[in-house]
Amino acid sequence: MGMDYSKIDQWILAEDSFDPVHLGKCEAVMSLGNGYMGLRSAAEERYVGETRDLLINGTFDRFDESEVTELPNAADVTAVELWVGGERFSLDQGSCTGYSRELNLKTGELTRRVEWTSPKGDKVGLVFRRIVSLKRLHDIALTVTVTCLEQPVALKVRSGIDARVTNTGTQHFTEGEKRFYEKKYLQLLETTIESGITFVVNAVHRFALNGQPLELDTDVNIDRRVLYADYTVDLKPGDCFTVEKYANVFTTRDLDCAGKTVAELQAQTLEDLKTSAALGYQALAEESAAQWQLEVWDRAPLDIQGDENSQFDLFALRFAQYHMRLMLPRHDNRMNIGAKGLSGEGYKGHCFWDTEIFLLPYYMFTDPEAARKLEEYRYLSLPGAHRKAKENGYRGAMFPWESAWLDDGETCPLYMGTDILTGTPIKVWSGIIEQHITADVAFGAWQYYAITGDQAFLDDYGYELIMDAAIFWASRLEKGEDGQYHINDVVGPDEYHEHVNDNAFTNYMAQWNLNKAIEYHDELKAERPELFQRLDEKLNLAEVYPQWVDGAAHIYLPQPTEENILPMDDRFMQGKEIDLTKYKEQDFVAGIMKDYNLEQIQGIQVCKQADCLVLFYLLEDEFPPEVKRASWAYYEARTLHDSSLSLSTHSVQAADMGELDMAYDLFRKAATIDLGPYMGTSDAGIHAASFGGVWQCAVYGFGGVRMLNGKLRIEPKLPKGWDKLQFTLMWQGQKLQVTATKENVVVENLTGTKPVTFTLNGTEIQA
Ligand code: IFM
Repeated sequence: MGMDYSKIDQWILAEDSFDPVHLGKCEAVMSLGNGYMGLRSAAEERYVGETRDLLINGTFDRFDESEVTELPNAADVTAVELWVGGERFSLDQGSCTGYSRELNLKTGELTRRVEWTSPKGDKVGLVFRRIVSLKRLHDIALTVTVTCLEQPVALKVRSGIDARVTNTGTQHFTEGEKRFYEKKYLQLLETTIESGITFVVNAVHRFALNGQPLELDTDVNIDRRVLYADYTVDLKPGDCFTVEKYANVFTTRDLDCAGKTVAELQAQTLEDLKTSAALGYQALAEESAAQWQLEVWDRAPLDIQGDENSQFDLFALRFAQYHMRLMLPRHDNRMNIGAKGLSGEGYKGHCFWDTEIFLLPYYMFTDPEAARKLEEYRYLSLPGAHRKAKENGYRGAMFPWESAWLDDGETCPLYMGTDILTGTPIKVWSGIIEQHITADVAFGAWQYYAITGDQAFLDDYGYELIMDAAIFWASRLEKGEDGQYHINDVVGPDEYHEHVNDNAFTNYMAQWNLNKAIEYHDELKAERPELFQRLDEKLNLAEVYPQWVDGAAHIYLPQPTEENILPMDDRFMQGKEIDLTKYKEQDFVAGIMKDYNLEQIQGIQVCKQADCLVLFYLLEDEFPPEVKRASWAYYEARTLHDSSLSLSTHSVQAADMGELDMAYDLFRKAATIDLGPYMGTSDAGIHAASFGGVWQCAVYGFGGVRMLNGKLRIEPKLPKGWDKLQFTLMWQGQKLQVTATKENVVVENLTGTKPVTFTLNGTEIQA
C-alpha cells in the first residue's frame, strides 16, 4: 500500500493496494462525515489493528474522574461480513487479483473494488460503496455487490449494529434496549455513562439479485451489546447480488430531537430510516453529492492552473476543503471542531486555538454563517472559562486550552507520551499554563466581526467575550521590579518550551486584547449607552476598565535584538545550539524526544512549531519587515515543524517576504502532512488545523489576502509553477472572486449589492 500521486486526479483520492499494516492512514484520510458525525473508513470486513470509529460531535462523556471528557465511539453499523463458500472474506487470506479504493471528494462517496479468490478457490468480484449523507445528517448508507465469477458459491452475509466498540479500551456506554422490528429493522440504544446521552441507532437491509429485489430469510441474533442478522443466498456464475444497508444515528443531545422522549425518538428515527431506505442508495448518494456541490464546491470554488505539480496542489486544497466540511458542526453552535476533526480519537474531540487561528479564516471567508456558529460556541462556553479562571485564582474568562462541552472548563489531559529519561508519562502543562488561547479566542471574535460585518454578533456575544477575556488578562499580569507587567510561567505556542516568562506571542496578544476591550468600552460608552449599561452590569466595567488601561500601557513587550530578531521569550536565545540536521531530515515527527526529554529540550534553541511567526501575521503592522525577515530566518533554522500547525505559518510568512520558492516548498510539505507517504501520521485522525493552514498558504500566502485593522488587502504573488490562482472571498456580505495571474489580478464582486473597498497591490480600489 502507498500513496501514489500519479493516481490523484482533481477529485479522487485512490489507494491501489491493501496492506493490513497501514490501516489507520486510509481510515482517517478517507473518512466520511457531515459535521454531525464522522465515520472512519474502516473496511466492511474486520482486521486486527483497525480503528472503527463513529463519532457524533458534541456527545462528550467523562468515563472516570481520572480521565478527561472525550467523544465516545458510537456503535458501528459499517461491518458487513461475508462468507464465500464457507470461507470468511478477508484480504488477509486467499488471493486478491484486483484492488482499488477511491474517495471521491466531489461527491463524498467511498468506493472499493476487490477481486478475491478464497483459499478454496471460489472467485468473486466485490464492490463496496458508502456515504454519510450531507443532506440527511443522521444517515449512513452503504452497498456491497458480490459478483459470482467462476463456480457457484453459497454466500453468507452477517450484518448488524455492534456496540462492542470502545475508545482505545474505555467503554463509555451502558447497554440499552436492542430489538428487531418486523424481523427487519434493527434498533439499538446505548447511553453515555456520565453525561447520560442516549444514542438511538437503527439499521435495515435490502437485497437484490441481478437488479431484482429479493426477500431473504433472516436469522436474527441479539447478544451482549450487539444485534445482527445472517442471510444466505446461492449464486451461480454471472450472478450479481447486492446488499444495501441503511442506518441512522440520533442522540438525545441533538437539537433536532429536543423535547422528545427516548420512546418518541425510537419511533421517529425508525420512520426516518424507512423513508431513507425507500429512497434507495443511488438517490441518497445523488442528493448528498448535490449537497456537496451546493455547500462546498459552489460556495468556495478554487482553481489553480500551471505546471504538472499544480494539479496536485489543487487536489490538496480540495482535500483540505473536503475535510474542513466533514469536521464542521454547521448544524449546532454548542460544539466546535476537534484537532482531529471527527476522523479519529486523537485529542479526544477537543478543540484548541487551532479553530481561531488556523481554521476560522477559511470559514469566515467562505461560509460566514458556519463561522458564526464556531464563535457562538466560545461565547456559550464562557461558564467553563469562568470556572477555569476561578480554579486558577484569576478573574474573567480564562478559556480552556482544550475545550469540549460548554461548561466542562479545562479538558486537557494531565499526562501524554513517554519521558525518554525517566520512563514515566510526560506531564502536559498546556492545560495549566498555555494561556494565549484566551487572547486567540478574543482575536477570533473580532476577526469574525471585521470580515463579516456582523454587528449583531458583536452586540450579542463579541463585546462581552472580548471584555471578559480582557478581565482575565488584567488579573493575570504580574508587576515586576522594573515596574512593568509581566506574564510569567507560561507555555507559548511553541510547546517545546515550558515555564517561560514573557512569551512574545502571549504578551503581545494579551495587550491586543486589553486594547480592543478599551476601544470597545470607549466606543460603547460614547455611542451605545444601553448596551454599555448591560455590559457594565454584567462585567463591572467601572472597576475593570482602569486595570485594562494600566495593563495595556505597562505590559512588557519583548523587543527585537540588534540583529532584528524578536526573542520568543526570556530564555530561548540563551539556549544551547545543537546540530538539528538529523531531526529536520527525519521522516517522522518529534524525533528529538527520542534523544532528549522535555526538561533538556528547554535548554536548547529548538522549536517544535511556529511561535512569534504566528504573531507576525496576526498583528502584521506591529512589526517592521526587517524584524520579520531576520526572525523568520532565525526561527526557521531552529524549527522542527513537529506540530502540523507550523509549516503553513512559515510558508505564509515566506510568501509575504517574496521568498516564493521557499514558500512553495513549505506549502508542499504542509499539503502532504496527511496526504503524504508517512503512513503512521494520521492513525489517530487527520490534522484539522493543517487543512486550514494549507488554505491559508494558497489564499493568504500566494493570494496575499489579509484582513488588516478591519480592512481587506489583496496582494497576489504566484509561485513559479502556478500560472493562475482563482478563489472567492466573502467580505461583509459580498462574494468577491479573485483571479490572479503572473501578469494581472481581477477582482469581481459576484454579489454586487454593495461596493467593497479594498487595497489591491497597494492601491485602494472598489469592486
Ligand atoms: O493546538 C495544537 C498545538 O499548537 C500543538 N499540539 C497539538 C495541538 C492540537 O492540534
